[in-house]
Amino acid sequence: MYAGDLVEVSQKDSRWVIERVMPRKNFLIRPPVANVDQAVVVTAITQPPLDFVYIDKILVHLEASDISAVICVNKQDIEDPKEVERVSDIYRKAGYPCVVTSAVTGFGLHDLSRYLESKVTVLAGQSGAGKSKILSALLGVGLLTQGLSRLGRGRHTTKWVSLFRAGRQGYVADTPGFSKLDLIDVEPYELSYYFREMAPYAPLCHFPRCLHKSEDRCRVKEALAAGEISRERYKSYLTLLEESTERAKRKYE
Ligand SMILES: Nc1nc2c(ncn2[C@@H]2O[C@H](COP(=O)(O)OP(=O)(O)OP(=O)(O)O)[C@@H](O)[C@H]2O)c(=O)[nH]1
Ligand SMILES: [Mg+2]
Ligand SMILES: [Zn+2]
Repeated sequence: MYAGDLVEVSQKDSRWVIERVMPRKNFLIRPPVANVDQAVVVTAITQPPLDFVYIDKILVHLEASDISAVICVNKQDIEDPKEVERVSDIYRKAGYPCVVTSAVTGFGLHDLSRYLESKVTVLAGQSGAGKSKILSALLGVGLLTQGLSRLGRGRHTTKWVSLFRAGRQGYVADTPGFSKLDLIDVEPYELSYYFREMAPYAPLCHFPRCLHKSEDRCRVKEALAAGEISRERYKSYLTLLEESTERAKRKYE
């Protein structure tokens, strides 16, 4: 059973017994939560260092599971405002709503809370990005948080998934930041369909199975050159493409 499962229960003596787990709308394996409507992907800029590939891999998983995503650039109180703006722009341009927050000063938390109303939301993102701190600030309760290590990394403070009530109708799950996430099983030529801003161009390429690397008459590369697709997202795409290609090779060996 996952956090977020809907169950049928009965009462036997003084105990509640789970009789049935209702069919799931969806479930995420990492973090393990069922019936998710959306994910808020939390990131800092330097503390811990932002990792585009990490974020973009989560976004690929969410696209594949049909779960919407909101990007939350946290630690606004200590990070360089120019960088905060640059990162927000990259994700807004890719088609994701983006909120800038500080869990310490409360900056932007009201904006964030508007996304949580009437939905089941998971907080995802690197260890130390501030997921538990944000949720604590939103709910006014003290969830366990911890400072970063001397290397500026998170300490994997949250160990399991918990759901909390948010607003009148919403639920939010705090989750542990995972250090490694395997890419979903996706064929290399399908990967670009999980990059929201590449998906409209991919079917227009000259070659039906274009990988958007060095092929001629590639509409994705044209969009990149025209600035419609950001360099950072395209770089993530190439990294994940390699992972997907390696995996496909192993599969057919
Ligand atoms: N200055 C500043 N510090 C923050 C902010 N948000 C979180 N922190 C600090 O960053 C550290 C890590 O925060 P957590 O909330 O534990 O991070 P997490 O994402 O839950 O990490 P895991 O549970 O390990 O996945 C703590 O020392 C927090 O106090 C923020 O907006 N500004
Ligand atoms: Mg935590
Ligand atoms: Zn192409």
